[in-house]
Amino acid sequence: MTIISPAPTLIPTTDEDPFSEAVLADPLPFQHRLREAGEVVLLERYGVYAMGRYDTVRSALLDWQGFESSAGVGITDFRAETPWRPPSLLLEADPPHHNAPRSVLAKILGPRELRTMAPRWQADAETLVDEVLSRGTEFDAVASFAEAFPLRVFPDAVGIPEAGREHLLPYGDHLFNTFGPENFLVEHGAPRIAEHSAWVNEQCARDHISPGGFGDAIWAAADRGDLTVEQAPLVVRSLLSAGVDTTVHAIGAVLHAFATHPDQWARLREEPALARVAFDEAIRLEAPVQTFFRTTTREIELGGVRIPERRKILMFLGSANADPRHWNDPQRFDLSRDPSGHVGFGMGIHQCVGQHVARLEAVSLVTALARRVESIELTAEPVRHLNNTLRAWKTMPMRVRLA
Ligand code: HEM
Ligand code: OVM
Repeated sequence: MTIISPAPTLIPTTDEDPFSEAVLADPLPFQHRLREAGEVVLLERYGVYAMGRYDTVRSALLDWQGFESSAGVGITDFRAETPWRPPSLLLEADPPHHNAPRSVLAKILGPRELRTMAPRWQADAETLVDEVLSRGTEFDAVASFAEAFPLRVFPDAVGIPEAGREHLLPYGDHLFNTFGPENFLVEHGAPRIAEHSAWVNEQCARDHISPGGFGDAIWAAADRGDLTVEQAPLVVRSLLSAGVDTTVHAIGAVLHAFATHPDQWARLREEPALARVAFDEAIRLEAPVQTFFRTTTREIELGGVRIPERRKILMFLGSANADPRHWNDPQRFDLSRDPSGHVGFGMGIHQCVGQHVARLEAVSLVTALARRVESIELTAEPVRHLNNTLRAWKTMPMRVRLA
C-alpha cells in the first residue's frame, strides 16, 4: 500500500482489489495489509473507502445515523442506480422504515419462539447424522451436512412448498455476489437469476405459505396491522434471501474448524454444552458474511481522514474478527475464548435478526455429531467456493471415527 496525500488529509490508498479471485480465495493477507494501512483506506479501483480494524468497524456498525443502509449495503448506490431487485425492508432500510419489519421479525425469530422448534430440529439432526453415517464414515461434509441440514429444516420452518427449493442456494449465492462489483462472479450468476428470483418471489405470497411457520407468522403480523400487506411478501423474501446460504456456510465453517482443531473436538465431546460457543467462535473466525457497505450521510472524520458525505464505505467483518488489536491469537479456534462482541452477525440495529435460527441449526447438528463421532479429519484439501460477500467451501472431504 502506498500513502498519497491529497490535501488536506492524508489517506492511505490501495489499488488492490478485495473482490479479485486471489483475495477472495485467501483474504487474510489483504486484510492484514488493510488493518496496518490505517483506520480508513481508499480503494482506488472502486472509489470507495474501507475499514478492517475491530474498533473502527464496530463503531461504524453502531453509528446508523452517520452510516446509512438505505442507499444499499453493496457497492451500488441506490440513489444513483436502480437496484436489481426491490430493496430489502430490513437490510436496506434505515429508521423509521426499518422499525416495524425489524420488530416483527425479531419476535418471530426470537429465542422464545424458537423453543418449539428445538426438539424437532435436534431429532432431524440426529436422523441426518444416522443417515449419512450409515452410508459410511467418509463423505463430503458440504453436501452431506452443511447443505443438507439447513435445506432439511429451514424451508419447512418458513412454510414454503417442496417443489423448486433447488432455487434457494443459487438465488442467495447470486444475491450475495451482487453486493460486490460486477465482476466474474456476478457475470457467472446473471444468466439464471431471473428464474431463481421469479420462484423466490412467488413463494412469498400468502397462498404459497403453509400454516404454523415463520412465513405464516409474518402474514399474521400483516393481518394485525403490524405490517402492511405490501410489506409482508418482502419480509418473507428476507428470510429466503438471508437464511439459507449463510447457515450452510456457517455449518461448513464449524465443521472445518473442528476438523482442523481435533483437540477442540475432544473438548466438545467432554462438554457438549460448548456447542454454542463453538458456533460463535467459528462465526468469528470464518465470518460467513465477510463484508457489507454503508453510505456516509455527512462528512465523517475517522482516524485523521475526512470521508465526504454520500460515500460508500466497506466494512470488513472478517478482518475485524481477526484484528490482533482486539483478539488474542485471532486465528486460533478456541472454545476457552469468549467470542462475544464479534461482528460476524454485525452489531447495532441491523445485527442479524436470524442469528438464533442459525445458532439453533448449527448447535443441533454439532450436538448430534458429537454423540456419534469420536474424531474428525480432512482426507484432502477442502476447496473454496468463491463469492463476493460469503466465505464458503465447495467441498470438504472428511473422514470420521465413530464413538
Ligand atoms: C442481518 C450475518 C443467518 C436474516 C445480518 C447481518 C449479518 C448477518 C452480518 C448484518 C447486516 C448489516 O449490518 O447490514 C448472518 C450470518 C448468518 C446469518 C453469518 C449465519 C450464521 C441468518 C438467518 C436469517 C437471517 C438464518 C433468517 C432466518 C437476516 C436478516 C438481516 C440479517 C433479515 C437484516 C436485519 C436488519 O437489517 O435489521 N445477518 N446471518 N440471517 N440477517 Fe443474518
Ligand atoms: C434481506 C437480506 C438479504 C441478504 C442478507 C441479509 C445478511 C438480508 O433480503 O433482508 O442479511
